[in-house]
Amino acid sequence: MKRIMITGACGQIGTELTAKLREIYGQDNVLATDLRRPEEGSRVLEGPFEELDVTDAEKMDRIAEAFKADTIMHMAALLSATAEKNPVFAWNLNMGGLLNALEVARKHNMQFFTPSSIGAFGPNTPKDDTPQTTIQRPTTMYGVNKVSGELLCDYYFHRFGVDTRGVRFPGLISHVKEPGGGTTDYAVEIYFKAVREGKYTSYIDKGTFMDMMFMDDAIDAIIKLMEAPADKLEDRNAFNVTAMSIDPEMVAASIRKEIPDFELDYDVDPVRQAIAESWPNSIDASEAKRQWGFDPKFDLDTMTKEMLSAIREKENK
Ligand code: AKB
Repeated sequence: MKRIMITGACGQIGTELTAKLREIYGQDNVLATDLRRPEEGSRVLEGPFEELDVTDAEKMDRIAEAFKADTIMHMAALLSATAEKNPVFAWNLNMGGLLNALEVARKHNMQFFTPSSIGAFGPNTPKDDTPQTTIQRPTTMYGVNKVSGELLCDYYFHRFGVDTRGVRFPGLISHVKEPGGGTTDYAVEIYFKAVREGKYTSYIDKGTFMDMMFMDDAIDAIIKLMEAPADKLEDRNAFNVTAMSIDPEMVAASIRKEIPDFELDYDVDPVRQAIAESWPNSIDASEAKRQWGFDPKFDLDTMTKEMLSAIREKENK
């Protein structure tokens, strides 16, 4: 049985990833770690938990060794908009944490996963059907971290034989844990506001297309990639994955199928709008499909139905 250690387990992806991995591999075989202990009652505390600052290399190593982990999933990171507010801190956390986690994987011969992002692309990357291998000159600190991270993971694979794997996630949409500090967060907020207030003011402008994916598909993708036979993988750390390319108007139209008088207006945030415009409109996920069977299940309308009904249930509306 696998023994998996997760960093950033209380974040948007980590929360649902921890629960799913515990369901598959057993409650006691998945160690959740995060900077702070979550509130009592959090699902993350249903199995083993340790407080861990990922910049503390010595503690990370000690925890991994004591738990006898054979896999590390490194999810702790600052997202694009927050990283832009404090770029030096973002570099230290995103790159320092990644290097520490890779070193732990190397020393203890662990399988390794960390996500990259559509943020690894920049303004001179082809905008539509962006191929997996293409120009990557991002203009944000987050993007610089993600490109460096992809290269570093490839380096650990080629130089030390660490079984590193990763995907480039688009915006991830979930009703369990709201994201913080991303550029794509509007596509989550819009659903919560639709249920709570029947209207939403978007900080991303109409006609701005970005890739998105429902969280269940993102979690399935991680598990599928980690279980894929190594000899089937021609690439390792930068698989494009996506389920849809959408703008705020498309999300609103989908919501109106369930809430007909839903209203959308705009108050564009220049910082997040500039980041969004530097990213692709739509990426090509054909290599992930071909090499390890990536197969997202949710399109915009099925995701909208799921989001609205789960949020209504949660908020008793
Ligand atoms: C962000 O908006 O920063 C993230 C991402 C696409 O990596 N959701």
